[in-house]
Amino acid sequence: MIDLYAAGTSNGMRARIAVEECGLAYRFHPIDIQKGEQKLPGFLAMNPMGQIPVLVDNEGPGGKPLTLSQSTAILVYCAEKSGRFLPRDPAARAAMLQALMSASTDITPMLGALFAVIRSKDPHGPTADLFRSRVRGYFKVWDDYLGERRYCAGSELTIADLSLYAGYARAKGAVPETCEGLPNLERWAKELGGRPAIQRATSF
Ligand SMILES: N[C@@H](CCC(=O)N[C@@H](CS)C(=O)NCC(=O)O)C(=O)O
Repeated sequence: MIDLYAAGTSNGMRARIAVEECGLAYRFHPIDIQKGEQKLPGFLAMNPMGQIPVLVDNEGPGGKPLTLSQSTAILVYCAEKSGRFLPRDPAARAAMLQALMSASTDITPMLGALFAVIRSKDPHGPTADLFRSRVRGYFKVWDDYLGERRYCAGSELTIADLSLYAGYARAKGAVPETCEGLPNLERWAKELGGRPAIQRATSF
């Protein structure tokens, strides 16, 4: 059995989408990051960074418990454990990794930076506008790509789609202007958002 500690942020959703889509049995432990539950000693023992998400696989490799942070590491771990969402073909795998990094290391951190600015006590408008346009710029490129292919890395649903969806869902809820009016992205998001596992994973 897996224990997952997360909140309804893009990183938290990415991890929960991973366990749900991979069909892994898990117990969900919501963490209230506004209250600082991620800084309590019990949580820091699992992740000294004091950040969600954290996954504990009580039956990890070799039957030993494994504790893992970093939402994308959790996504890859769940995919490998279940044997799902990882293309075998080397070209498709390379395309998947490129898309995965865009979602996990470009879009999500830029969203985090945007939230930090607009939620600060004295938001700096030009900085917020710069970060907002960066996020929209990333989504615009994905909109163009998704005009040519069904999923992020081609014809196959991969962990790159699961990662991008977490960022998209968070942006759509909090800063919709970054992803509205992009029809191919919307078509793709409608399909992913209709998947029962994703619906369960995003209902925090
Ligand atoms: N790179 C990490 C980032 C984790 C992260 O930034 N978590 C945020 C929520 S999305 C958090 O726990 N924030 C509370 C804090 O830093 O105290 C990942 O992908 O999991």
